[in-house]
Amino acid sequence: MFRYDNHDPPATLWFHDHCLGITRLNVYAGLAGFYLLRGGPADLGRGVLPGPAPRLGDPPGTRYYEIPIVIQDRSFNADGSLSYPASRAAFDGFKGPYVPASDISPIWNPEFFADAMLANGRTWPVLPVEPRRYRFRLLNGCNGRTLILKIVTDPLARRPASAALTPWQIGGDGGFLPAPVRLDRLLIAPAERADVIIDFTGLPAGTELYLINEGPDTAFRGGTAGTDFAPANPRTTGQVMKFTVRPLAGPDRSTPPEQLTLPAFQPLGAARRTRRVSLSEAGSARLKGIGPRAVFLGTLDRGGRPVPLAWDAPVTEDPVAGTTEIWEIHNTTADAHPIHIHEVHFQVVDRQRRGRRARSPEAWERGYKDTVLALPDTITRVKARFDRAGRFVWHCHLLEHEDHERMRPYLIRAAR
Ligand SMILES: [Cu+2]
Repeated sequence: MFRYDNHDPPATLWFHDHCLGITRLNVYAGLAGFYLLRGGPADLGRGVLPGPAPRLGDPPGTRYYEIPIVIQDRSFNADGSLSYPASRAAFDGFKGPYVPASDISPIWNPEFFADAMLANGRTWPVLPVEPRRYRFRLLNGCNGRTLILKIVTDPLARRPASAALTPWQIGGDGGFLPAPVRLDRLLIAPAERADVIIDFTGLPAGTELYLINEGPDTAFRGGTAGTDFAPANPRTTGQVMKFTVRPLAGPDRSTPPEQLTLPAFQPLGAARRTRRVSLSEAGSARLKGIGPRAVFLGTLDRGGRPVPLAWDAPVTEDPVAGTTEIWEIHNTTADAHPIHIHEVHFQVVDRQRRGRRARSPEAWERGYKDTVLALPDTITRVKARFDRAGRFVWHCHLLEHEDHERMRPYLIRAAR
């Protein structure tokens, strides 16, 4: 039995299978769900958010104005069953020899990008909406795909498309932001959440809008769609879902997002120490032209080079309960990785690309988070207060990565 105190501030949380080495398969198969925390002193005091959200026992036909939406990519076999690569060959064409005749695993793919988009388990669904405000709890539940979401009128519009509606983001992984932020696109890496308000007010019944995705069909490396990378295929993975406007059923009593006062943000105090941790990957020791053999977390040596550490290497991160630390995540790989630290909510301090000045976190990253996108060739700094003694893990939330073997235990030591 697991017991959760639910003492955290209200937030869009989620839960999923975490079985060592096969998380990617179990989550892909569907073992994931939302865990929405509400109420308490840190909930919205002033203003009214769009609601209600679905609850157990609602009569059929209940109208919802707060809707959790998990977005995932999936591939299907002809009979409708889920398709996931059974061989490493899907990634880089390497057909063996596999272990033990080489150091390449026969079934592990360093990344997987499926070819259809699902919202709440359905491919390219349609949501009827009224001309009023909605609150959506968006979760990127993809194994490895970073999403860049926009609302547009033409799903096949040339990318990057111009936004027809601009969401207001009011919350992230760990609860409300300090203030609502208006955005023309939502960048959401795997495991990240965005609590957003979308205002359909004034749109005539019959209006059709599309939630599209301009993230890449490959690993995300940062940058801008259309400039730095090719956006997802507009006919398939470049579309997520459709909204069709139907007549208003009743008055919208929610507060316009620009007038919302979100709960006062309580920043963390000074950090007691700074740790340097690393992201790295290893190629085959013998074979040339093969992608990664495995991917790692680790520490850094005195020269600043990554020291890759496997899952079963001794713990290297051991904060004392009640203390605040900054972790500098040095990403020495070519791709961006969503780094998730269990047990804590952290603040993003800044990002510093090699040879450049540190940049503030993005406007939508200024609340508490549990997952942060570590961009390539960049130090990403996060600050957390480790408040509960115990053994936990931190890992890359690209599921193929955490499975092999970008995950490490860490220890929060009891205070003396
Ligand atoms: Cu990763």
